[in-house]
Amino acid sequence: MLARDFYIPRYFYSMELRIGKATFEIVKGDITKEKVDAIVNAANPRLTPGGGVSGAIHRAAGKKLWEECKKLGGCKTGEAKITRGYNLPAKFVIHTVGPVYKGRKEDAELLAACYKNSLKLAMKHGLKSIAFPAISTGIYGYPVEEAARVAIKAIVEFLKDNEGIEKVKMVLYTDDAYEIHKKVLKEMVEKNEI
Ligand code: AR6
Repeated sequence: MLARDFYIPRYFYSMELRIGKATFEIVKGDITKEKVDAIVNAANPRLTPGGGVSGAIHRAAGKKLWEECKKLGGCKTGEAKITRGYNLPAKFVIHTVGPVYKGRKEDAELLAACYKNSLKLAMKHGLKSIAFPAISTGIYGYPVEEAARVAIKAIVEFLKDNEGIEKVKMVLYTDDAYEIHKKVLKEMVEKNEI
């Protein structure tokens, strides 16, 4: 496994890990600007626009996204549904519902299921590139470092077990979340946890 830091100009810094033919990248930014096949939305069970990253995705995609979401019959925690991306640069939006953090063992299982079911759905639709936010770490209260371990493990395991997806990104909105994710990725590679 090869983890490498690369540094272009000062404001563009990312960390990348290669897994077979795929790459996993940690970047800082706004997911609504990502030009990938699908961005993932940290949704609620009714798939209403809500706040946080979901509110931002719905604002950038336009009203048609909510029109399509209304017809999907909601989404259970840990599961994923797909819609078009409308005015977003991304072609599709994969909506997944993270757990509300309560410190139970199931929280990690449900959070891992969000990542794996989103990737499974992307693969089923023949998508090659997908960008995730840090699901559950905002309004749903999941501690960022704990969530980062679960997210990174789930993504890397999926990429080891499945071929087809070429690029997975985690797009972190804040400096803190970005630094924590890079630190966790480095630690997990060094300790052979992934
Ligand atoms: N790009 C990337 N990440 C973002 C962006 C953005 N534009 N905006 C916020 N984040 P949250 P949750 C980060 O609260 O915890 C909604 O109302 C943010 O810093 O959006 O899963 C839903 O409808 C945080 O790290 O999602 C649900 O009711 C991460 O996205 C509820 O919130 C997730 O924060 C879901 O809560």
